[in-house]
Amino acid sequence: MSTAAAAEQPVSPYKRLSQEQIDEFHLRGYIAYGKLLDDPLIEVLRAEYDRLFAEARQTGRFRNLSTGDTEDLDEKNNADEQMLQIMQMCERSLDFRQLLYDGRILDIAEDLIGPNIQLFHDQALFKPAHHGGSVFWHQDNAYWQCVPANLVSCWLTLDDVNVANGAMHLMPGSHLTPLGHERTKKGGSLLDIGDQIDQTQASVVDLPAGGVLFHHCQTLHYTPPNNTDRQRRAFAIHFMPPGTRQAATGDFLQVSFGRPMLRMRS
Ligand SMILES: O=C(O)CCC(=O)C(=O)O
Repeated sequence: MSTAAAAEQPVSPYKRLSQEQIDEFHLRGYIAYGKLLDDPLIEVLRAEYDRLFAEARQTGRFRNLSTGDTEDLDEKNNADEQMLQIMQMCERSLDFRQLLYDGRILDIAEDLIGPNIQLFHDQALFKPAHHGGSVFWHQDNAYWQCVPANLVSCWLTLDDVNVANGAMHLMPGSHLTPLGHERTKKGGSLLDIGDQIDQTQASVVDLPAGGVLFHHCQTLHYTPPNNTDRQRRAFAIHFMPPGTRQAATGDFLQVSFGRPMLRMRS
């Protein structure tokens, strides 16, 4: 891109995190930043998101977290309740791969986990209008089992999001205590731990399209169903410091095409 063209690019009123915001993240386990992405970029990502979900419905290369998997879908890959997930958008789309390297997002991640940042994975999390399913209360690291538990997620919205269409609910301070999550006998999937917590203490974060929220990998979170006529397109980038290991084996999560280094400063 020429310098003149670059100068014409809209610049969002972006600010690094203040020390107060960093302290808040460490105290509460999350920080709601608000709008970060510019409207032209949001449009590009929306178009790409819709293209990839349309393609995934053809190929079946996605999961419906509401039904456990892609079973219970009709011949058009639809189901009554849909919490649709595409893992590793960065392996299907250059626009989403480029987003992983967005300097504004990485600056915030750096403020929270330090100057060297590797991708753990990314995922699109789509609640279609009218029948978007919920995601039950959980801590991400109960699934991931990473050590040290020092990963941070950027949860990014491509639509205006509030409680009605699936806003993120988070339990302040819960990142300090890893909880046992029971698993199903068949398949070993994690079970909802919503009945073990006082849900009245949760905070709900509304975000505008292009907004971001960062949370720790042990912060308890939940999203409700979307019964509105507005879709809710979200995308999560899970960052880790290099040197993170898998608890069960002790193996390092090596740098690869799917787990690139995104920033290295020291
Ligand atoms: O996007 C959602 O609705 C839920 C996302 C979530 O729970 C996660 O990324 O772990």
